[in-house]
Amino acid sequence: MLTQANLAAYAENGYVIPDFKLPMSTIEDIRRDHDKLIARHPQFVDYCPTVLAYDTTFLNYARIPAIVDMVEQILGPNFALWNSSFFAKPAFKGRKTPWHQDGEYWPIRPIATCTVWIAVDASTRENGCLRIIKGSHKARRLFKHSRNDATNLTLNQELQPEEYDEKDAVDLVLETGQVSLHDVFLVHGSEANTSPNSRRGMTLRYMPTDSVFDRDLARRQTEEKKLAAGHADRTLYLMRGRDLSGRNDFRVRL
Ligand SMILES: O=C(O)CCC(=O)C(=O)O
Repeated sequence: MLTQANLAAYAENGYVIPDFKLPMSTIEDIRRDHDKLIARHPQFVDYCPTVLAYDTTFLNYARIPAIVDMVEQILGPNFALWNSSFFAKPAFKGRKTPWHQDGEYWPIRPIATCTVWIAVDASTRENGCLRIIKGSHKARRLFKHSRNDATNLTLNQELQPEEYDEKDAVDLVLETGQVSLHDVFLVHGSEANTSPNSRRGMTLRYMPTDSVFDRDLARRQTEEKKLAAGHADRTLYLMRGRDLSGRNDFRVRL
């Protein structure tokens, strides 16, 4: 469980690294499932934006009680899982993730999501750990992004340079099995992996159910932002409680 200090840090900084580690046996299971995913879909060797669309086995990790308990402490008792991605960053060729806010990409209104980022390998400065700008979530608004379709990036919406100062960046260095949690408005990104060590990171995206997953907005975002992975067909998985909005569509999609 998160301590009061953890919760205060999340509110103040927009992220927290709890005193928690997944057992090595779970990490080995995740690695094995990821290897299988890559064997079947080699195009995702570096980055898979929508893991559950290809293999619902990964839902097991989203349901780990200790993780769900921490998310409940942040989002409250009613929330759903709406996506999971794998930022795998293989040795020497893992792509950079541009500075961005997650909310820029996602069709959730009001904008809300807590991401759990699992270090499937040790994540260091050298292999391209997640980097964040502390407290950048506090304005609760999206800053200006522009489109960058460079093929050496995982994502194509990049924060405009005047919106942040890289000098303020904090490296989230994690041991294998550690997790970080971050807010949907937090400015973050990561460098390419040019090191000999792979840096696999798995994300779990949870939204409170007083927000709505707006599939029409998702379609418009996909078109307007030319997103490689549109979210109109994400399946929502209720994790705890009920749908407070009454407007979320939980039908299973392909
Ligand atoms: O793992 C990374 O390098 C980037 C992750 C990210 O952008 C995210 O979790 O939203």
